[in-house]
Amino acid sequence: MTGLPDEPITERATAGFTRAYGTRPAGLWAAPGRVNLIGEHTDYNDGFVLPFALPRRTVVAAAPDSGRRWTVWSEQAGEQVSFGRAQAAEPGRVSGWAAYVAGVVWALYEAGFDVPVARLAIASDVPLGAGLSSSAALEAAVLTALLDLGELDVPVADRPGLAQRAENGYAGVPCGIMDQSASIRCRPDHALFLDCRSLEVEQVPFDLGAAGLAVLVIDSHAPHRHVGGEYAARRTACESAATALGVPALRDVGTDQLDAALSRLDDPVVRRRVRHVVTENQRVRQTVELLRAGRLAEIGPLLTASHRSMRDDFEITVPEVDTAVEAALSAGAYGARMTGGGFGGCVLALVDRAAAEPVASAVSKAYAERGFRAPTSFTAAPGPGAQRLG
Ligand code: GAF
Repeated sequence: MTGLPDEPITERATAGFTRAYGTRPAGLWAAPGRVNLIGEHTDYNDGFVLPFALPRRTVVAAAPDSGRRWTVWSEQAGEQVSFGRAQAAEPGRVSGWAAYVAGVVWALYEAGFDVPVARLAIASDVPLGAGLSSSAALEAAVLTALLDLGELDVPVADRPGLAQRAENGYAGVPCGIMDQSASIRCRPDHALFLDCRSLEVEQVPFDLGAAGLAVLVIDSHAPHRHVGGEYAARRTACESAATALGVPALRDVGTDQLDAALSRLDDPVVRRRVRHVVTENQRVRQTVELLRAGRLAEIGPLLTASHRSMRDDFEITVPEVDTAVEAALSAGAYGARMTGGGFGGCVLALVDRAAAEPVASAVSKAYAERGFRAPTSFTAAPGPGAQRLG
């Protein structure tokens, strides 16, 4: 299993800022990546999700700038980018990783805010491209920093929408509201039960340590295959199905109405997509009920059922993640599932704390037998959402 890097990211962000700009930052802000415990591809169907914040995060060291250009240095990208108001005003003018930063500036302007010009330095230990929401962590950290620097009063409940807008409207990624909500609204030792229609949240106790459990996060390292196009295709299929069924969103189809709804859809592929979303919403609610009752280990079968639904009905898994799930279950995990948008990324397994290492080894062994690139694993307990650190 991998550990955290030796030098804290707070120090790396501060040192990066000082090196890039020759002065100390005015403050430090952090926002985490996330693991979604359950509720996949339900957010853009106005449904339910249950993510928690990773103890891995993106840190922004920042200070106001009296000039007219935002300047951003990124440790991970190993480069510095600057852009002015005109580039921030036109989606697409800033590309690559910096689009998520310019996108936040754009979303704030679009919402009518006077955005402070700033210098920023970014360091992160959220793995990139692993389905752990590194982009939401970047958006949330930059948003939190700019709101504080500009003394802009935006309620926490309204912040995920601004970060999502940056991603949808500027970076051009048609994601739902889950990842930004998780990065901004999660709390330590809790999972965030989010109603993606009303945006109401419930902080559901998920104290793994007290229960003697661990969530093992296994990065499948599967090469992402057509992720963007496949995500958009799933979204379109769900929205068309809702239209065909005469409901605002698939959230409005209850499990008791599922058979009747399926009988009204001709396309077997669309029927499977609908079945995933409707049953997944139900699994989220059942998971929340078990967690409210403190029956943490009992959510295992729901996690595994969620995986099988993603594999067979939503068809977003790949052999690497299926192998990781089956190997984790054979090695004694209570439940396991792919987490995130799919087509690679990470698998989470709910295990007894003492079983984390053996389960990780069992997954590595199964990968070696199939000739897959070795996975990496770490345990994760729910950490805090976006915040000012100093
Ligand atoms: C990605 C998206 F960004 C989320 O909005 C969500 O749809 C998720 O895939 C699937 O549940 O992380």
